Amino acid sequence: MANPLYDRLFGANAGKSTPFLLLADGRSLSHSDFLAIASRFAHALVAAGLEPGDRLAVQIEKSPEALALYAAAVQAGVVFLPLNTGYTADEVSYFVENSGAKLLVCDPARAEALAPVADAAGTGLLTLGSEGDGSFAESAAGVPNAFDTVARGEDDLAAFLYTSGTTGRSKGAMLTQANLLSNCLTLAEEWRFTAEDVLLHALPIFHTHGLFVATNVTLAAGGAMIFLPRFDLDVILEQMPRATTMMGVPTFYTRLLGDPRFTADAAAHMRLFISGSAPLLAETHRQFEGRTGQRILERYGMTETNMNTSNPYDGERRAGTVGFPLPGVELRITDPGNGAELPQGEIGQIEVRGPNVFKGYWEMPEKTAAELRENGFFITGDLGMVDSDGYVSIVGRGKDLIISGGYNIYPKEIEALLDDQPGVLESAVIGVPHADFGETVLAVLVPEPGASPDIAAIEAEVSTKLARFKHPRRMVVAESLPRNTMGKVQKNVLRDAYKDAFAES
Ligand code: MCA
Ligand code: AMP
Repeated sequence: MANPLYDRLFGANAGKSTPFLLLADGRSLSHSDFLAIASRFAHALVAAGLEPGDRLAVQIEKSPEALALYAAAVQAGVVFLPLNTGYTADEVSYFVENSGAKLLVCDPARAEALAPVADAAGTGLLTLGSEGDGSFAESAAGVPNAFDTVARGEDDLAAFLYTSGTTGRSKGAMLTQANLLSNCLTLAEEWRFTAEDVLLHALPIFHTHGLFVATNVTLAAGGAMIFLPRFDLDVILEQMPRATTMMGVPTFYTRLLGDPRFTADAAAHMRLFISGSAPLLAETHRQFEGRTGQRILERYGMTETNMNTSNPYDGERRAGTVGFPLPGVELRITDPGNGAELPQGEIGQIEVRGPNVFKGYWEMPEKTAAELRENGFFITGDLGMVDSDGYVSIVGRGKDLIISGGYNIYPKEIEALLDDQPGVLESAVIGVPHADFGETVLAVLVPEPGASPDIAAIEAEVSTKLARFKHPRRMVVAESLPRNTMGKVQKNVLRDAYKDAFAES
């Protein structure tokens, strides 16, 4: 029986003794070593009571075993739900409850904090550490290295990835087997990935970029990855001579450029550098070419759609653009007011349609209907235009979103928490330019009459509720918020007022 995603990405590499994961300490795992762990984990998922279609929530450190858990979920027909390792217990609790996950696998160090979360949701809890330790790993010891792959159809769900909204709480984007498979096959071809490629992988594996773009593309090509727990400049520079390609967020590239050890020689063995998840400044693109003689290939995607556009492999990689719609992806620019398609060259909202576009938000039919048209076009919330050569540029966002170091942060979630704090009448959270993260979070607090909010106490509350990357890096107190005649807060006025707040960073 078939399971298209497993068969094409994992099954196709069965029996290969070629390296798949190269670790910084010199150890490596072959494709077949990796698949054996995945199959043992698939047995452990079944033993934990998971059935095809059940959700598996995971909050674990990046490691070969963590990646094998993804493969195991695909093989067992279970819906994989990876979570940012920085999320607090409060945040995890929402995802587990909303998704109805049957099992939560977390790092052993987090088990105590997450036990009440799992209990409250009636979810099982097992642990998997970055050394392959923990109760989940124990339950996979001594079981067979082979597992009868569970049959799945192209339209069956493979993963849930939560993405925050401009209003309300996060939405579970339902991604099918076909969504993931079609996109990685297209990308592997467009970017000329082969079994000879070695990808320098320093991205987290709980987001589309590190999991479905970097990993799935490598698997589709039968290549290898230098699999690093995080972006550490020294390790990246040390490992680059072994690699042929790298994928990263713009912060990776600005950090590389900030280091004199990163030279044309250091990059000489690389055939391709790819950037995405946040805008790459045209200046970074030019500096990179000046330093290495190579042009970064910028592409554009979303959690709901995987990748939509890419600059060409052959042909001009144009700075400040995200290239052309990928084969099979239709892209149109529409009027945000009435949805009518706009003529070429005009700025409007970007809409995309294709096999990459998700199935909808889990148990949120109204939110799905608001963003996914009946004709299949998904309204991205990004504003863009297409130039006369067909290159797409993103010129802004229709949605209130901050992207810090490639992580998306929705101001609404932070404002809701700040508004609840003693002495705070209202708040506005904005993104301001930051040299390292591209943008960073700044909060403007308006006190209740006669009150003076205790900033230290508010910071303490924020740190128990929200992941570190969402914390405002500065909180300023203001008498009032600028509003337009409709009473809407003018965030553009605030962004302008505080644009130099981190000028030195
Ligand atoms: C870490 N910190 C951050 C961030 N990362 N704060 C804000 N924004 C961040 N992105 C915190 C740390 O907890 C630490 O807190 C402090 O900032 C400095 O940490 P540092 O050591 O400099 O950070 P790092 O560990 O080196 O991480 C920076 C990073 C990382 C390498 C840029 O954030 C990263 O790997 N980002 C990639 C995110 C990603 O994969 N996005 C793809 C989403 P303290 O002050 O306590 O020390 S998928 C997507 O967007 C779509 C689909 C797409 O198109 O790809
Ligand atoms: P996510 O919700 O994590 O999937 O992030 C998707 C958002 O990241 C998109 O809607 C864009 O706003 C942004 N994004 C991704 N790639 C790029 C890029 N190359 N340039 C500008 N913005 C990007």
